[in-house]
Amino acid sequence: MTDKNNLSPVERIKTGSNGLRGTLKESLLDDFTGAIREDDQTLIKFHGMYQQDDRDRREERVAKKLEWLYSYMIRLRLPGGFLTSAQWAGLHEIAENHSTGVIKITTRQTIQLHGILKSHVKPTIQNFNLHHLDSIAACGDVNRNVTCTSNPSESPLHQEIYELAGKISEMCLPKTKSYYDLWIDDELVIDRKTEEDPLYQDRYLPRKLKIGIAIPPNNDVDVFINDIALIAIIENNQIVGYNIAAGGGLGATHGNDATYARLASLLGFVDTEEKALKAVYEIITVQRDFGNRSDRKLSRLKYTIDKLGIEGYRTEVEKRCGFAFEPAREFKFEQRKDRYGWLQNHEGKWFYTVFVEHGRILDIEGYPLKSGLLKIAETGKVNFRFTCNQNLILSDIHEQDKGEIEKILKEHGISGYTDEVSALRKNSVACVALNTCSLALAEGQRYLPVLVTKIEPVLEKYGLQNEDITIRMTGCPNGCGRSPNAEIGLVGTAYGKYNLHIGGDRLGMRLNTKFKENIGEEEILETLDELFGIYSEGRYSEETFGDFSYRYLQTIK
Ligand code: SRM
Ligand code: SF4
Repeated sequence: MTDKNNLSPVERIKTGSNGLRGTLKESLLDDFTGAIREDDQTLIKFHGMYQQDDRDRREERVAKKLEWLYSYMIRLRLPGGFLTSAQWAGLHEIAENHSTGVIKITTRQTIQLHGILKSHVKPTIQNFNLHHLDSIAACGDVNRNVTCTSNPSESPLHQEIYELAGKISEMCLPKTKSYYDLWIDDELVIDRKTEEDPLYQDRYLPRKLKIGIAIPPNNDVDVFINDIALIAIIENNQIVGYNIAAGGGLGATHGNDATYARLASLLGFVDTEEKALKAVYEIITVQRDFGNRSDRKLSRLKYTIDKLGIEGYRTEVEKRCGFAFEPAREFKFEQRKDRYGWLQNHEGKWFYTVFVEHGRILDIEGYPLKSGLLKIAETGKVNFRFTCNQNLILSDIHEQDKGEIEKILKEHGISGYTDEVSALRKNSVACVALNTCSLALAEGQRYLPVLVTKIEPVLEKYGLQNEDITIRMTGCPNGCGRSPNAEIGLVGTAYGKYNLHIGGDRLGMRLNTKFKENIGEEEILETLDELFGIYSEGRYSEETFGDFSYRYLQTIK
């Protein structure tokens, strides 16, 4: 537990925030700046928002003696990543009226809108509320969006884990009602009794916390990167319980060896949903009580586990739960990618997975994706689901409606595009990075598409164009696009420069290793050319690029 005299400044902001209210009301009313007060910039995260600025326009603004062009990013809380048609149509309109218009699917199965000016923040949240959507706890030192295997057609048991994602999300919501009195009602009602928060108390968690649920054999949620990972164990077509793991997290800081990416360690198995919920709750209370509150770089649950030791952490959780974990059960992941195109589930309903490059939904010349999706939403005959690979599933379509949806997909070039893009592109993920992310050292989603176009012919040269190689790029080592567990990971170091990592496995069970440091495009392409050449010559039958690179790294040590 952290010494009270050595707390990070964020701890003071949280405890003194009056249930996360701070001076947000005053900050919003201040017309002289597009920004909000410094402490409020911390608090607004707990309401699902970040203050950002357009980094492309910093120089121009400074030259004009103007303050940076501040705006807000809002992230929705969507456990399991689901919207109805009506909600999608509402989101489309909100994006048009209040943000840049781009609807961004994130790597945690939810949606972000960017570029919302201060005066539009409240109307945006109020409009979300009209569509029964909220952004509570989508960011901040609390549990974030709970992810679960995305595609219901993967398993008849999907609904059960989707509902569990919702229950965990509810269980972990902060009890303060400040979201409603700040953004919706305008009336400050502080009711200490109903706002008492046994889970978060008034100090919240030392840092963000993430939870994911997977149904093997699918690991599209990349379950082991979460602080808490639940793996459904299926016997005789029933979920008989969950393996629970803890301590995943991918963020690190260049030059700070005390920070590192880590995959979650298995704590054990529990045989009921009730026990799974209790275990999740108590894993969180142990992190709340033992996590580092002085150095935010070392405050994620993974560091607490490594400090207490996995046995020590498990013993404390078991003591608080009043039951012990059973030994973890066998499970096997077989894929992490999304299955594009049409799939049918056990009830005969249809699901179409759309490839959305880095989750960016907009209309561009010749590809009116956003308009096509609005037209589909207007039929009222589909639901919208989001994947942790930043893609979209048009879901729950009845047999008799499939033709109508297929026609719209075709007319707008959506199915054509999903069919034709390369395997590498379909397995690529990039984080937002520039121009909105304040932590970006290099480009992410704006550059990976260009780089992939240049890598495609190199793969073709070796006949590897149909290989499902995962490539992920992040503009810094925080790992938002999960570059640390890709087969090819590119981690931004400076503008136009990346560390190249290889050797991660295809299923998300092994982290990759830094192979080249701080290299630009030319060297990335040369290095990959060389590696693909050795791979095509020396691979074992069916060996993935990640497994081959891992083996190759051992030979050159
Ligand atoms: Fe992330 C911070 C975007 C998934 C690890 N992340 C940020 C911020 C908010 C930058 C900031 O703090 O000012 C980025 C906002 C960019 C923007 O302009 O929108 C940002 N993270 C994203 C998203 C939108 C990337 C994307 O393109 O999809 C993802 C939103 C997820 C969501 O819906 O909740 C996103 N971030 C992740 C993931 C992947 C995951 O969870 O599956 C990770 C790695 C896993 C993990 O948490 O360790 C991740 N984000 C971070 C970190 C490193 C945390 C750490 O432990 O060191 C930061 C920096 C921080 O927290 O200080 C960060
Ligand atoms: Fe920003 Fe870094 Fe996350 Fe990319 S990985 S969105 S650059 S914090």
